[in-house]
Amino acid sequence: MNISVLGSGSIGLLFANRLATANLGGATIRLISRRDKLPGNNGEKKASLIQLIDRTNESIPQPRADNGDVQSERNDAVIHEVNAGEFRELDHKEGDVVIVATKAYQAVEAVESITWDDNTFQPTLVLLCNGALGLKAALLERLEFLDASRMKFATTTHGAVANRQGDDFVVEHLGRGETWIEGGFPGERELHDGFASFGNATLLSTRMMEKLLIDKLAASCTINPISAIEGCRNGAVLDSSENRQLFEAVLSEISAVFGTGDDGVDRLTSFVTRVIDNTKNNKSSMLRDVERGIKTEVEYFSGYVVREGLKRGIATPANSKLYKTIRSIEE
Ligand code: KPL
Repeated sequence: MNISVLGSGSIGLLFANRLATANLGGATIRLISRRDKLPGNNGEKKASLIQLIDRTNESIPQPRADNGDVQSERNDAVIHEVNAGEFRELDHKEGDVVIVATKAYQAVEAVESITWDDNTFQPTLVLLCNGALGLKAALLERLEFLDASRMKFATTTHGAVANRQGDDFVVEHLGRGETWIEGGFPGERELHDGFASFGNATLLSTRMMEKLLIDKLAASCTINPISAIEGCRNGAVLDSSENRQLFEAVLSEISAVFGTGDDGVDRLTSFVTRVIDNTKNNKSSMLRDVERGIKTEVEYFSGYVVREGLKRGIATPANSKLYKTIRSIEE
């Protein structure tokens, strides 16, 4: 079995290192990255080290002695060699998996840049990006050769940061979290076991996964844009009455667009207020993107809700207002 991780951001590196360490019955783990992010000049299939620094205060899973590609261990670091390259041509077999861990807005191009060995067979694409619901819609719309039944969702609460040290990737695992995977594909058991080797992991039905992703979308369409506009930490997004009104309106629009049922708004409200409370001292990813002057994921959050609303004839003025404000900040 081949497991390829597409994207060398913090979550991609964390998952590639942890899965390689888990030694899943001989599964090959590869990291697929953009050429400009790879060490050296000749990006093709160059081996690269992913050094993991465990800051979760839990014991690090011990690599097995027969796992030849473990390079060394130091106090709090497990250094693992993972094949990293552009891998333009993937020789996939039944049961293979590509975990998509790029930013949502990079994923269409990243998936497109891989040439599958023949057009009749595809590995399962496991969409582990923020904004995965919108990403699936975009992939299906823009890459006609993809098969919807070969796309599954995953979401995680692991925390990590990454940087480069010379030719190596360094990822710090800051918080051990949980990973949820939509089941129903060959290789789901191996992937689940791999994820379970470094945190909790749960296989979900398609219905339960969609419910979870709608809850997460509700958090991404409120906490992210409001905190980015206000320049505040997550705990302060509901401080003003204007923002409380906006918050309620965004959630009721999401509930209407995605048909979350009679208790939908209450469910979304209690989920998002819990996230605000649990992350009150954090800066949201969108605020951090705005502060760094880079593109945000608003197209896959508020933008996705607006587009789905249009398709279904449901007005989404609150999401549209936040979408337009963030777009104008980006320009
Ligand atoms: O995950 C998040 C992010 O920073 O993107 C939060 C704000 C906690 C929820 O959307």
